[in-house]
Amino acid sequence: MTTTLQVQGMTCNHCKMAVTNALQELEGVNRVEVHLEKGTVDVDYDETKVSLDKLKEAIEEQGYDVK
Ligand SMILES: [Cu+2]
Repeated sequence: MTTTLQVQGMTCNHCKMAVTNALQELEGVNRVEVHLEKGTVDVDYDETKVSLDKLKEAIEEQGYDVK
């Protein structure tokens, strides 16, 4: 399924890469797209392999807040 997360604190390409890489390391994540201007992250994932909480946790571990 695809979900859109509201992520606070992403300001530059480094943030974009940090969030993208953290999510893509998780098993079950198929596609990640960060929209810096909007402060959102689209994630296409397999919910039988990874939970929404895990996605949020991975982003928070990088130092960003997820709403
Ligand atoms: Cu940055």
